[in-house]
Amino acid sequence: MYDPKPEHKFSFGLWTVGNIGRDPFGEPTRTQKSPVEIVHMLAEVGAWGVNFHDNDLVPINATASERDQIVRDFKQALDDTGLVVPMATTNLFSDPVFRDGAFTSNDARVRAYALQKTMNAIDLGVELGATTYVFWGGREGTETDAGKDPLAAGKWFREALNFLTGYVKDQQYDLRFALEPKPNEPRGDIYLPTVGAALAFIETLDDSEMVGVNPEVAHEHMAGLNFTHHVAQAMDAGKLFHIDLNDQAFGRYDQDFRFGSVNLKSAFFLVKLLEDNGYDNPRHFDAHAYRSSDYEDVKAFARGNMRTYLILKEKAQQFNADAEIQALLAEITQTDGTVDGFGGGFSAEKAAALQAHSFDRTAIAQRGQPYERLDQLVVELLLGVR
Ligand code: DIG
Ligand code: MN
Ligand code: MN
Repeated sequence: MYDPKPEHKFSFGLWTVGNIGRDPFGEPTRTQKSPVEIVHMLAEVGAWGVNFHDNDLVPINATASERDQIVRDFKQALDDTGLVVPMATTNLFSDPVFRDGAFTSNDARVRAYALQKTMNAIDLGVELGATTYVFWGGREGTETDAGKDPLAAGKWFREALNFLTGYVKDQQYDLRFALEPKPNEPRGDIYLPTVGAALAFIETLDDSEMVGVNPEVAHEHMAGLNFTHHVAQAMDAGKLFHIDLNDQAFGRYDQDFRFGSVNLKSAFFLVKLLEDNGYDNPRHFDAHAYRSSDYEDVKAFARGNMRTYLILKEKAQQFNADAEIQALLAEITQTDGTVDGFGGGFSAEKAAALQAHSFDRTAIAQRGQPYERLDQLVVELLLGVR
């Protein structure tokens, strides 16, 4: 009933189920799995796609022949399992060279090296079939604004993305970029911290039509924001190219918990928004299992992400078919027709008529909305008693 199928487009990064449990206060608790082993693990749990940072697959110090062997083995694992590579990205945050940022480093050599590394990683991602390329600027930020002009940083970020969309066009790749916002961690403050900031920035780019967003639940929650509203704005702008699903307690470090494991009701409204509007890009679970888990529990973690999504998808269908809920929605949105003539855009006639229209403000203010009744029905739907 809730078994994942390819049409659900559920994907995981190598770094998610391959997370070995290291955290800022403790060493790894799980052995390192190879990319090939991770592909087979994802196939076992029923995933459709696998994503990677360049160095998740090809270590930064690998020789050309080592790279070729790794890519051959990975392609074989994809052929053996049927998994696809929908998305790829660059690790521009682990190596010490990026200590002060990559595209926004004060050192022009680092900015140039980041472009070179990203072009090579784009080549690798396209070679393996990726059509979406994510940019998470984990190191693009500051701990003090004393040493970096935010205007200069924004210009450098824009120059880098303009150069890279130029590269993609020159190579004639079928590839779209998706910017992934995050407010902080690992930098004290990260540039382009939310979906809204990223959407505004995209409009300043040379090839803005090639660039969208990859919102992540945890990252907007870290900023104390309503993730579903931000996803809706991205959808409205035609920019929801990809999405990172997970969960996160508000006001905490980036927890990357299993989807739906903390805020079940907001996860429901997100799934309802995606499914009601025919979202058809990858559903990527950028999450990892608890440090206390062994690999059997990691597989349960991976299955849990997909099962919860499918259960909430069914709940959204039940919401849409629930007569009592739909009756309340009809009541909430009904109008008396007295102002219908003012809709549909400006005209001088409408403006004059509207200015002449008399409103009984006190009478209109008497109207309450049954949101308590409606929300209780949603809670009972999610609790399984409807
Ligand atoms: C962190 O949320 C980031 C990195 O894991 C990766 O660059 C991106 C891809 O989903 N998410
Ligand atoms: Mn995260
Ligand atoms: Mn992410």
